[in-house]
Amino acid sequence: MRFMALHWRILVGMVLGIAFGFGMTQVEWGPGIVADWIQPLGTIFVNLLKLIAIPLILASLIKGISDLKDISKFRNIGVRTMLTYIGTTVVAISIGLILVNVLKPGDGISEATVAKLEQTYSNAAGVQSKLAEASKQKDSGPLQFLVDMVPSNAFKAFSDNGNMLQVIVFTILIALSMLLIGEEKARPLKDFFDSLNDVVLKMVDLIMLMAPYAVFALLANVVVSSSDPDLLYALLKYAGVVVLGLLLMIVFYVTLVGLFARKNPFWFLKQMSPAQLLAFSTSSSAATLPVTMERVEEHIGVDKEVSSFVLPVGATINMDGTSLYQGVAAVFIMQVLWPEGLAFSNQLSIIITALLASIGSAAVPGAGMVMLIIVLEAIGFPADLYPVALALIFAVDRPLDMCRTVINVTGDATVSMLVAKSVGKLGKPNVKNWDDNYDEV
Ligand code: DAS
Repeated sequence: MRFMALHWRILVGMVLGIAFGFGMTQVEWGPGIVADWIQPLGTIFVNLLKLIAIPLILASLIKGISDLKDISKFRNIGVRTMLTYIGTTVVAISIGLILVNVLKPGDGISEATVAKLEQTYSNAAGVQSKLAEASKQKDSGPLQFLVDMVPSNAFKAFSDNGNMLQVIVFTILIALSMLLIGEEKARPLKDFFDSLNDVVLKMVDLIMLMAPYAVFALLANVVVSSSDPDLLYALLKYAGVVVLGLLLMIVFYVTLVGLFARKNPFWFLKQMSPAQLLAFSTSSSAATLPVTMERVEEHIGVDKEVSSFVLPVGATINMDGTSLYQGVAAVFIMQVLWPEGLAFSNQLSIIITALLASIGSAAVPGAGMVMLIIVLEAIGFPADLYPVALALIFAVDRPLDMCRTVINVTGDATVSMLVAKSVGKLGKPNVKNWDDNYDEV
């Protein structure tokens, strides 16, 4: 047995990473050292997790769906999943809108602060790249996200990491066809994917061994690259409203888990904590997906027939944390830059546009901020103010992205438990102890 369970080592890595990052900000050469010699370790780790996300989706979706034996069960799981996802996202946006309208974080921002934020960030590379990405998105039609889901070239979909939805659509097509040709004929392909699934899950164990060192690197880099303190302080109320909303979402989830999945809410949060730590460190639902799947299947007891569909789909289209953040950010921006836009009708339309925007957000760092432009555009926010609007929230976007990704992942796990319970596929965990047996890799 190692001196400390892996997930405690991850927590230690996070704390030391934050402390080290603050230490490095105190010396002039510090940020450079972190960027050149520390951050690459974090990037390698995230790349490794993303590397196995696609093969894992392929293998587990095919195994999960082909285990169903008939298509009606798949339709049953699919409908329940989509309805539950839409429901939790609407709740998330509504909580965000209520909080931001009651607490009015935008009222405390002075003209001088807006001017300084605009001067500091409106030409920042991060803001410009998000504006460029958003303009590509907003020129497309309302059903573009449906069109984008269907790959025209399977190999391109598998090679381009951002097309997780295309991989899911193609894989579902393969799995349903395997069901239709019958168990006998599909057996060779099914055996292949069953063993691929086991291999990829073992790869997760191997990759996770570097997690404590990687999260140290990731968090040290977040600290050294965060913005100047007085601007952060000015945005503290806005960030506080987002975090309060995200915490209320955790209360919402554990209530659902207790009431409908009939499981102990604190037990649920403990089992999910390793995936939540990774979501926080990587700010990427896609990178965290392999660990989310392992925790939900091995430690919570959701059958693969459910988790293999619900979790990959959730990682790409169910982003409750992101949608809540988009609701709060849109109204905060209006409170500061466009008070006349605060009409109730606009706030109602934010619910629909933030729902669609969170579906369209990719499961990668900073995606939620790109889609925020879609929300602002949909409510008629003056286009010439987009750079200032993003500059207004850019300073605290990375820490908030880390927090909202934790909620995105927790929401997916919650829905997988509810759907599994509703179809009688929520069983006992395979692995009893909280920490995986990484020592046995
Ligand atoms: N970082 C995104 C994710 O991976 C969420 C976001 O950008 O809002 O879930």
